Amino acid sequence: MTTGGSPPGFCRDCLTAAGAGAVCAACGGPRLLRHAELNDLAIAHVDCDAFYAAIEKRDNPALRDQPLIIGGGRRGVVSTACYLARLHGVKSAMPMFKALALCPQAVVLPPDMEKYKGVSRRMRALMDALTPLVEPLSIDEAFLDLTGTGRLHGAPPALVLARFARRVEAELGITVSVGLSYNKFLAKLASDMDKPRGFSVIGRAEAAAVLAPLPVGRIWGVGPATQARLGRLGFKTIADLQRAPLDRLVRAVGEDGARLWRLARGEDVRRVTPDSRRKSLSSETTLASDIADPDQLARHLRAAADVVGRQLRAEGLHGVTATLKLKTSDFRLVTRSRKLERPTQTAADILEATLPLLAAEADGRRFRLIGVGVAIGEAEAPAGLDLPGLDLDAGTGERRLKLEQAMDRVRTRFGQASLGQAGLGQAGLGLKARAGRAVSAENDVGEPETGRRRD
Ligand code: TTP
Ligand code: MG
Repeated sequence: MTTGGSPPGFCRDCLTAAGAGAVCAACGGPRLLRHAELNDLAIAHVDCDAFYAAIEKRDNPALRDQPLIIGGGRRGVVSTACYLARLHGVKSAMPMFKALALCPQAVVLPPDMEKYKGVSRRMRALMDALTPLVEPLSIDEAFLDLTGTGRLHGAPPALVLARFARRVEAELGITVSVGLSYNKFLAKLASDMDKPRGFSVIGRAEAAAVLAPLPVGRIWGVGPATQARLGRLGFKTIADLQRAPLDRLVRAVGEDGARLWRLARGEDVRRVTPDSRRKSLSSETTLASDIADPDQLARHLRAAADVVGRQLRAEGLHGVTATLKLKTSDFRLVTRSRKLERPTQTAADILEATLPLLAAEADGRRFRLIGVGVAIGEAEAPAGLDLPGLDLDAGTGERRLKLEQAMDRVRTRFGQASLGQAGLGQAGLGLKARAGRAVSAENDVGEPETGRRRD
């Protein structure tokens, strides 16, 4: 793809190889991408532009040239704003009244999470066609490792990604920004550098120089608190970190110092790991003697739901479907499933779905085993984000979660026996979480985390 002495490149509109000119010789378009290392880089980060707003604009062309804010709900904050509204200073997480003071002419729409998830799934399918190594980070972004896919695609990763971006525009009606580099940290940084509809490349040759002027807060995992601490130690920009000897950084900030030292140089060894999260969780009990009594069975179901709920909370996962499992005295397996009212972390929600299933099965047959499981699904919103989408049905679900989290804290502090187990009043039932991990409530010590950075 190299032409004469200019670095390899292509036109992002028509995808033909770029000549030496400032515009594409084939289509006249200005979106030429050139980079000396273009054909050697394979780690990408893709992030949709103004995701919720872009989808709403797609679905209602009358909104196209209007400033658009998605948000509202009980908390009254901005989920996202289109780029037009951003020109007025509107930002994600800003209180709605402030956003409207900055941009009174903005159109405001509530989020439609189901629709956005659908678009997210379709985008994911397009990504899965490029490489098996796709690691989603949130509803609208993912890492892709395209190493070794040249033969499959008959093109280097950069061109494959440009094709992908065009395809998303044509098939999904929204735009993405792409960052291409040789590791995750730099790819994510790059995708943010040229938004919207961007394509940025960070090669090995310039990584340190690109990083140098940035504030330390741009480093993966450096949140506001760490940034302030580093600032007090004299590390304000990444250049400050680049200049510091490794041992000084380690002395100053502890173990994390070595990681910072490496990231400041653009070194990041984390792999792109495809979605390998847990798909289900369950807990079941083989009964000491076979039971037919519906009330006794319900008590065991409660205990099992309790275990599953605690494990969901401990792992920060959400159940979306609940399955009741029974084994009759003659070893026949009965399973009955029901979709949960909402993605949940509570035993109460799991029971609400499964107690009626049990009532239908407890018809006098004797059972030797009872248990409950959940299929893990997406929470209503990416963790840590203040999503008004969550507010639509906050009441019951949120109350139940708070209550069970409070119980977790009591258990953590005073031990399991302090609460009994969902009114079972006996120990040693032989409950075991089949997930194979002891249930702990470590994550519930102290206040729930809020405002977590997504990177
Ligand atoms: P982002 O990718 O952070 O934002 P964006 O896609 O709207 O805009 P861009 O990437 O071009 O800067 O988040 C993706 C979606 O997640 C966003 O459309 C709405 C939602 N979101 C919230 O609901 N609250 C928030 O605070 C943030 C940051 C995002
Ligand atoms: Mg985005």
